[in-house]
Amino acid sequence: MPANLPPQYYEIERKYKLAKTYEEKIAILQEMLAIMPKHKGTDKLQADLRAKISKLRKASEKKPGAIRKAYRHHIPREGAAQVTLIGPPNVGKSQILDNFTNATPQIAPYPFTTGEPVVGMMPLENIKIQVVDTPPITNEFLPSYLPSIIRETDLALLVVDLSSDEVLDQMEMVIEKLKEVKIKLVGKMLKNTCTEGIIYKKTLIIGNKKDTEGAEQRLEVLRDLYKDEFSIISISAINPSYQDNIKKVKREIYRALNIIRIYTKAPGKPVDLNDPIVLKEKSKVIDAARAIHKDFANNLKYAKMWRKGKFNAWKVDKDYPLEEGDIVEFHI
Ligand SMILES: Nc1nc2c(ncn2[C@@H]2O[C@H](COP(=O)(O)OP(=O)(O)O)[C@@H](O)[C@H]2O)c(=O)[nH]1
Ligand SMILES: [Mg+2]
Repeated sequence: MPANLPPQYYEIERKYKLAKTYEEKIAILQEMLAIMPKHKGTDKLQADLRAKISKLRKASEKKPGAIRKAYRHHIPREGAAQVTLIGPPNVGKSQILDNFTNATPQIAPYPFTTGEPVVGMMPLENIKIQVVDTPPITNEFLPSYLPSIIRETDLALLVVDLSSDEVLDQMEMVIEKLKEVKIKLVGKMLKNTCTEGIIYKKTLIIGNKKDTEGAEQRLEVLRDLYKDEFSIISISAINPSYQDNIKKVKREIYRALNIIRIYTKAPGKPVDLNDPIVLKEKSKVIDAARAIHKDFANNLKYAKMWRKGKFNAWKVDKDYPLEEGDIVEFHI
């Protein structure tokens, strides 16, 4: 019986020949398996693929230094903060990266198109946020370098698919898979970010494909179940008429990051509102000074402060707590 394979299959097969690491090879074989039509004619091919995957997996576990190498996978932070898109295959992670940032990832209507993390910069008013797109998480497979990327990032964006009746299973599956590697996704951060080896990672839930039929109802169910644990926003990454939603997502990402923007000025000079210093919430005047230069912080005598809603500037000392939008003039 002829196998009747779709044209993408041959494209992926070509990629497989170029793949270098076990990780890449496994991801590509999974992809081939996913798009392969399931009928008698492909039974043998499917079995061959499964056997190859399991062989590669064994080999990758045996490879000396494999774990160490995977663990070292590190994406250098750029911009004001780093957020990481995670989730099952085909939920629209790459589409989101494509729409929100300057990166151009591969987007395809079949799973496993993202084999490596892809990075883009997302403009957010006067700052830039780094967005990382990652390979999919499935019940069978968690890319070995993914946990270290999630551990290091400032905020996880868990994307689920509102067009699918499996949306609740998707949430549950990702949460559970990450628990297995000691990462607990949380909507609000507790005081300790790490207890008994478990890392708590602040997470925003993005319900994507809100343009599809039944999405509203699924969103409601998702909210009913998870609203006490997580903030959940719904978007359509594909439809430009949902631009307002993209704005909303950016606002939510900013809020979830718990950062503030401070503007500094030199005495007698105007303030540059295009070039903020980005600090953690609850930072002090001295932290802003330190962000400019260590010596600056050491020699700081006092600062003059302008704040929204206050008509006049006033004098503050180095431990004065800062708020979003403050303008600070340092005196040394
Ligand atoms: N209807 C609809 N389809 C979407 C949306 N976002 C992504 N898609 C489609 O979903 C499929 C998977 O998208 P992709 O970004 O590759 O998913 P990923 O595997 O999570 O990176 C593609 O065919 C996209 O065109 C959306 O908001 N609405
Ligand atoms: Mg993708």
